[in-house]
Amino acid sequence: MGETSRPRLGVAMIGYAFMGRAHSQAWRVAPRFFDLPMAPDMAVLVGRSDAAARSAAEQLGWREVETDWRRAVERDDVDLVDICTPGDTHAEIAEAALAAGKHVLVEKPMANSVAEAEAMVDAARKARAGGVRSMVGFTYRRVPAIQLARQLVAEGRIGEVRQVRAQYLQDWLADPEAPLSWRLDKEKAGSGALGDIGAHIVDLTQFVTGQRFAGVAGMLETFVKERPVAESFSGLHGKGGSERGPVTVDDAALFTARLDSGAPAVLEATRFAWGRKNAMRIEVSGTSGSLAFDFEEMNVLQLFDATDDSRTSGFRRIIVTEPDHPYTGSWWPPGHGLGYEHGFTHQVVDLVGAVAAGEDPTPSFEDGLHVQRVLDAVERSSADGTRWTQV
Ligand code: SOE
Repeated sequence: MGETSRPRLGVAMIGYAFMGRAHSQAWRVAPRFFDLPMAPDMAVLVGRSDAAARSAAEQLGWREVETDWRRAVERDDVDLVDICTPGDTHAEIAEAALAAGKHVLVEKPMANSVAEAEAMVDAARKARAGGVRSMVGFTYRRVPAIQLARQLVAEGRIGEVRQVRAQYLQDWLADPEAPLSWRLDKEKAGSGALGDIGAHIVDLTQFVTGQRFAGVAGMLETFVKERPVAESFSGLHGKGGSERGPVTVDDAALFTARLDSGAPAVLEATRFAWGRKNAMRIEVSGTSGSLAFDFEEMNVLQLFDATDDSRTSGFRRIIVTEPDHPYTGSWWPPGHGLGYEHGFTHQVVDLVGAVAAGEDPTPSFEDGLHVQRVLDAVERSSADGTRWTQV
């Protein structure tokens, strides 16, 4: 299909820090590697400072800038609003964009509370009647090995799911002198490791098993209660000054859970696991095999098949880079792996495909709300002495 024959999809992106950079890269690259049914136009980037937004727009490839998101969501040349701001602004921006008839992609976790997420679902339902689509950015679903894991579970390759263990381990806060940032501020982020990375493994467990969490018993821990206030910050790292301020979120979140089939699961999210950089892991044990994935080796999926000859059985390392694997055929020749950014590109591919087809993309706002309910149940359970709590 020629570039000009495709309908244009005008995009406004709010925020341009770490996530904004990842999303910009995806909007730019997706139409160059995938045959998209619409042509994304990176129309406008929104940031509070005009000068900083202009410089980011130039670097990341956005045509124009606005300093007020309200103006951006009302623009006639904008069809889709991509929200990459901290969680405290998600609900307001998403609701305004949906009311203005714009499709919405919102970063995870979708909101800072269940009430906000419910209001967003209501707004999305109303907008859906007019053909407006909405999606939550759980990008790890779009890692080829994770897609393959879901396919194999659905095909019954490991039998019935018996148990799940999922972890998201990072270490960027293990140093007590690592400075404060918005991710450590409950007002802005809603919660700490729980919402920032725990949300990913909640979504992942549900995505891979095709089930939902029914109940949890959780434990939240804040190891370092005060940190230097940042003098400068970029990505996940900054430089602290002499002033100190409080950490108002959890550093680690651990919980046991049951899926709706009754299968037990154990989940752990922490930013205090020295040496673990972005170890998002999931292992599913079924009645006739197991699957294991670790994002630190994101092009590999491990499969153990209990029906194999026992003398030669063992975990099989599937290198998920072949043309038959999800998404990989559009990239490099077989064996040439993908990285962190490709999940964001696949997210754009699937979102644009759904918008063009008039279908609802996943994960939907309803899916995001369910994750929010799980996070909320973990918090309530922890506050209540790790008591068993229905989602
Ligand atoms: C920080 O913990 C973070 O950037 C998360 O916010 C992202 O969602 C995750 O992909 C990587 O780590």
